[in-house]
Amino acid sequence: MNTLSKIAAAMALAAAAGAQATEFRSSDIHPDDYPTVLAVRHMGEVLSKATNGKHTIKVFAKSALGQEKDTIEQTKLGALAMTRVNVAPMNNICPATMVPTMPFLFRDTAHMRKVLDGAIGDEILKSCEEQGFVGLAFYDSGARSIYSVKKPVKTIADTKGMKIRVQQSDLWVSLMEAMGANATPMPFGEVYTALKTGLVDAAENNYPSYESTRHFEVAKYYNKTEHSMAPEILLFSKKTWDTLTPEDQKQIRAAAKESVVYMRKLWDEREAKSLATVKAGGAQIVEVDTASFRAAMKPVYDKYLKDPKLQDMVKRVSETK
Ligand code: BDP
Repeated sequence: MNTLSKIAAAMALAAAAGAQATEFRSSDIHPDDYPTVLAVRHMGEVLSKATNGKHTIKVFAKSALGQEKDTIEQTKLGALAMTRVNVAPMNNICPATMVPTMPFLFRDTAHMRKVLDGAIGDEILKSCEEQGFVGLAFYDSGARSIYSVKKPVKTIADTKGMKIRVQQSDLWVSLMEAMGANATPMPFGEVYTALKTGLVDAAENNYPSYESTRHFEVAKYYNKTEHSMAPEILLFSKKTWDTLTPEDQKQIRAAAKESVVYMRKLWDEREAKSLATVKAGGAQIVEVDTASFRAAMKPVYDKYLKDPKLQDMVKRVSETK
């Protein structure tokens, strides 16, 4: 073969490879009926349709591929194409994800959605690229509140000395320390046993997670601290991404965006359903003096927002109407 025909043969091979159907594997720690899992499955359907079946997504739910820290690592290496995680385990990796995690930052759900749908959300997603992740979308995760085993939490005086499980993030440890509590970082899958055996006195999450994990059976007091609205994030492996054509990348981004709309509807329904389930299961919903918590959060902002860029981002969030 002469050089020209060799090049032509190599190009034909590459084209064939590009046209090959790819099944992207995606991970989630939640069960099959959880809104995040359903959203990524929906994204897969949209993508498959848009690419005439060339690209599909297979979601592995229920931690089948590991806890969030593991799947983040696999995604970075390109062993896994996608992972849906909370922003918390990304806080140490990609600092801008700390911004939407910040305590009492968002005024309400509408404010959070507006910020994450806009330029600030895009900036945060984009900032993970240097670390090996293409941020595709944020999903809702409602407001997180503290749920406790032995006694209710009504003011910040009640969290003093409490052992509270947090996600694996330094910011989260400080957040609990600002409440006077002792933070115990651990993976999600270990929390039920930790609550049951008394390794921790409390944990914190939204209604759907409190319900789906049955944590409400062991920690009956759901205290409405609503201290953070840390969203979910959908990450694509940069390593895998770079092997795709610009057209494929465009389709993947579009399908991810479409799944956000779908997810929000499911989320709103699930929050209401979960609240009803936990109440019926004996959980007590406790009203909280949130002002006492709010007033104690300055040290968290001071410690984690030293970077003027992040400070500016927080300012822009507050100014978003
Ligand atoms: C849930 C998030 C999940 C986190 C979990 C946790 O959806 O991604 O792993 O909280 O607290 O709300 O670890």
